[in-house]
Amino acid sequence: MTVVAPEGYKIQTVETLPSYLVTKLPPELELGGAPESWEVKEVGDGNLNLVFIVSGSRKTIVVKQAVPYVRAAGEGWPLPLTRAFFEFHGLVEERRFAGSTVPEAYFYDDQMALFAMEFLSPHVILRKELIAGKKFPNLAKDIGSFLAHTLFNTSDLGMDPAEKKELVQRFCVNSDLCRITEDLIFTEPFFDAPRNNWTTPQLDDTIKAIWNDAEIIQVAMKYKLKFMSEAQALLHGDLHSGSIMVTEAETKVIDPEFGFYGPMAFDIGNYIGNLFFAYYAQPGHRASEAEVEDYQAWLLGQVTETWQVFEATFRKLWTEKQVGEAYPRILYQDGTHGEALLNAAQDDFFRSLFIDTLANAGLEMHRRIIGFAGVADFKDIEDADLRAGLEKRALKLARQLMVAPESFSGFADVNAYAKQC
Ligand code: SR1
Ligand code: MG
Repeated sequence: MTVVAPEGYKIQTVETLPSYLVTKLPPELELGGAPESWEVKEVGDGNLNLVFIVSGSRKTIVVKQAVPYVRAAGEGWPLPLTRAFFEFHGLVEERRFAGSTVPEAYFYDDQMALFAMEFLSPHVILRKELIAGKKFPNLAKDIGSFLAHTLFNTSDLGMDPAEKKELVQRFCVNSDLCRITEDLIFTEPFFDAPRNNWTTPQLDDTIKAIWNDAEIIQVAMKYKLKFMSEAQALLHGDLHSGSIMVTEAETKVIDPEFGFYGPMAFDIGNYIGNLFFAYYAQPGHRASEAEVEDYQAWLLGQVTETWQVFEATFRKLWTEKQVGEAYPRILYQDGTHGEALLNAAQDDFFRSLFIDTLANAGLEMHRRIIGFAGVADFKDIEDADLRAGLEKRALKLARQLMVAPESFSGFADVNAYAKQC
């Protein structure tokens, strides 16, 4: 693949960014002081982009720029610059529906494949905090609510059909980032792909068994097709604990560059899969058994509460909806059937969504252990034997979530199973 950059595109550095910004910043973003005096740091540690923090005497902002390749892999893995467009517009749409759980996006520049957004301080990436064993009283409420508001309001349940189709059109061309997900989550973990990367030799036999597991491969392909073809809601597309920043009081969802129209269960399952990940990794990070147990109980509580808040909020939005032609008001709220019909429709919807959420959580767990994009929860455990033992437990739950999601009646059941693995 050859990436064609817009004319004038230049990869920014801490030295070049101030003189570029000074010509572009809207007046309300006056940072204060001369550009030469601004402090600029490059802090990106994600897989894809450059991330700068730019501070003047009055204000600090974050600037993100796409480079024409996958940052974590280098120039050998080219990647189009359009992801900056999708991340900027993803932030705008999510903030429209989920309010302050999403940072404000200020401006986007197509030529430089770059945008500016709110600087979050003292917020820290959730994954780091889960590894450090910190608890956040508002996390489940905020993420459950974020999921309900973004997914309901961008779907045919809660959005006018013409507006929804326009949004589908805008986001459906995020094909390069979708392709990464299609490859890295749904396909590569299930065969001996060159980019895979696991704890070897400890997990070799376990992983070979997965490649020979016809049942799991069929489930992965069933959900890959759903991912590729069900334009149900505008997804964040990469909702893991590295895409969330937290303080004691606040939760902010960042990084929606993988945003596109897909099945709701993908976002919810991604997040839940990452909570289970953190759960299994705890013995590698806590000093005592008692601390492990205490924090694991908190994490399982997060799983249950996130789903409860999501479901309750989504049900309320649906019951009170004014627009959205799926399950229209004329039949369900204003019709002659009373609330029983609506309740039955909602029960059926949430049961299917629950099952699909479990399968997607299982997929996310497989790919983080077998595939290209491992995460610090496990990677930071230096003792490879300990790490592999914990990863095997995670894979046991992940398989059950994929091949037998119908066997679970709710998250209490799933959590009980998770403890046995
Ligand atoms: C090449 S990108 C690898 C992973 O990083 C992103 O955060 C997504 O999770 C993607 O799958
Ligand atoms: Mg990201």
